[in-house]
This record gives sequence, C-alpha cells and structure tokens, in this order.
Amino acid sequence: MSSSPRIHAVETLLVDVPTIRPHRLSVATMNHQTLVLVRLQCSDGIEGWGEATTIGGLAYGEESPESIKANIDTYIAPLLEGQDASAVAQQLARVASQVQGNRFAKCAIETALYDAQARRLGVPLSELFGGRVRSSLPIAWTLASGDTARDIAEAEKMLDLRRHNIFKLKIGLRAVRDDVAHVAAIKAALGARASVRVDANQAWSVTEALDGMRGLADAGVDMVEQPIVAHDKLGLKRLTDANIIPIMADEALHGPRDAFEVAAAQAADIFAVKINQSGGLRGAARVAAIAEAANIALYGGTMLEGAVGTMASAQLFSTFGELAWSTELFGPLLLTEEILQEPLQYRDFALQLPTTPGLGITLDTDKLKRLRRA
Ligand code: MUC
Ligand code: MG
Repeated sequence: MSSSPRIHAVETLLVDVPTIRPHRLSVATMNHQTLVLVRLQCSDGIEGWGEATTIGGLAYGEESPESIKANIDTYIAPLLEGQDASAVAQQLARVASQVQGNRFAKCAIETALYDAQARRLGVPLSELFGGRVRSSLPIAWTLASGDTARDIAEAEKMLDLRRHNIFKLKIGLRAVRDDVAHVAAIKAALGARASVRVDANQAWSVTEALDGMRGLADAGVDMVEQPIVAHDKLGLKRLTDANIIPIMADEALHGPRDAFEVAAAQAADIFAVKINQSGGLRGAARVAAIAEAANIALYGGTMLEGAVGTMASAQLFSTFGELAWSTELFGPLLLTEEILQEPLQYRDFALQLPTTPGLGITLDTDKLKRLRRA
C-alpha cells in the first residue's frame, strides 16, 4: 500500500518584472508588477505552483506582495509542511481555521495545492472544478497609457494582430467630462470593430458616476466597471437601477459573502470574478455560482497576474457555463519578461488552454533565479 504524498516545502519568491509601458489606473501607475510565486514541493516528486499579485503595493488591496510573502512564510507554510498533499480540502480547511483574511495569500497556496494534485492525477486543473466547457477564452486588453492617440494606436495594433477586439479603458484620474471625451474619441476611432468598456476603479461619487454613465452610453461604450467606492453597495444599486449602461462590480466583491449581498440586492448587472480577490479558486467558483443563480452575467477578471495566476484563472473560467462579457486574462502580455519555458498561446482574440496536467505550464526556473528578489 502506498502512503500519501507529504508536503515537503512551501517556498515563496518575489519576482519584480517591468511592464511594457506605464499602466495608469486611478489608484496607481504601474511601471512593474511584483509576482508572489509559491512553489510547493511534495514527497512524491510532484511540484505545484501558485501566484498572488496585487496592484501598486497597498494602493488597490489590503495585502502587499511583501505581506503576502511574510504571512505565507511565517504562518501558512508551517501549517502545511509534513501534511498530506493529496488531501487538498483538508489542508485548505486547516489554513482557514488558523488564518483570518489574507485572501491573496490563500489564493496562491490553494492554486499550488490544486496544481500539484491535478499533476498527480494526470489531469488539467479544470477537471478538479467540474471540467471545461471551452478550450479557449476571449481576452480583453486594457488601454491605460493615459494618452488618447497612444491608446488608439495600441488598440489598432491589437486588432491588426488579431489579439484583442475588446478594450477596457482605465479612467478616473481626470475630470469626468475629460474622461468621457477621451473614451468617446477612442470608441469613435474603433467603431463597431471593438467593444469598449471602462473601469473607474472607485474614483467617482454617485453623482459623478451618473453623469459619466450618460456620456459614456451616448458614446457607444458597453459597460462601466466599479465606478464608485467598493463598500457603497447601495450606491452601486442606484447606478444599476438607473439602467443607463450595464454596471460591473469588481472591488465590491471580496468573495462569496459580498457576492451574495450584491446579488441579493441586484446591485450589479455583471460580476468581475477574480481568483485572488475571492480568496482562491473555490471562492471564485462560488462567486460565479451566486451570480448565475441571481441571473447576473459573468466576466473573468484579473489582478494583472503573471503566467501562473493567469493560467489558474483560465483553468477555472473555462468551467463556467456562461461568460457573457469575456475575460481580461492578459497579465503576462503586460510584462517584459517571459517566465515560462513555453509562453502562453494568445491568438485569434483568445487565450488557448493547454491540455497537459495541472496548470499546463512549465516555469523557467533559471530565469526565476535571475529575476527573484535577493
Ligand atoms: C481591475 O481593477 O480590474 C484589471 C485590468 C487592469 O488593467 O487592471 C486590473 C484591475
Ligand atoms: Mg476593475
């Protein structure tokens, strides 16, 4: 009788990768992304990888890359080392019982455990979440240079390459009127060739949002993401009820509890499902299930993860029956360094899903050695 595989070691790496251009959000301008990678080594020789990212240090969420690493190293890894690697749910319950909050750190750990287990079973990770209903995922690109002409040129390039025909514009740094003019100029240039959406990352008041939404709807924009502060769910409901343009909840959703509250109030038309923000793959699956039950449409969101978190998200999103608003799993394309032996396959406006076991990717460990923080 073979004994169960044990978790030998949980290692965390901070990897700083420059972006291809400054990425301007209302909360931060990113010139690099920090990947928190988790490498889980097991007694049967199987390895699992997980990842957490956030945006702009502590500008976007309550966990920083450094806090994620410190909390995994100090509190989570000791709970897992020596435990049965194949009993994933038990290990996650152990972590949940001892660690409050820390959703991003938990996501990285959960991904690594499921990656290892799926590799052990010889199946793609999506099989552990019910199996995939699609083999590729449409991918939006975020235009966030802050410059209208540069954004139009970037969008035209993406259309020519057949890489993206859905564009999300980051707004909220300028006056509402100026933002609307910027977005309207881009939509006018792209016309029916592209879907244009905006993300204000909580920058507006309810009044500003109502004003902005009217201008954006008139300009032919398809949806507005998280226009107001995350905790104001009644405000979000007011915007949704105004029925001017579809409203998507992003930062308002920190896992299933928030999803239930927003869904019960019918405070959004669309949910951006994010694995990090939901506290992991299972949390994200529950957010999606709540949305489906409430007849709220789904969008596969990103925390601008690198290849590991992007593929973890893709494996999960491939199991969603309905994904009406597509996904934005473009994170690795925003980075200047490739950390995989074989890059992810983006073509025909979609990310192609691998069929190999686990996440379906192989890390370039020599490259990681060079890029990781000392
Ligand atoms: C967000 O708020 O959606 C997603 C795309 C992007 O550029 O930033 C992220 C975060
Ligand atoms: Mg967003």
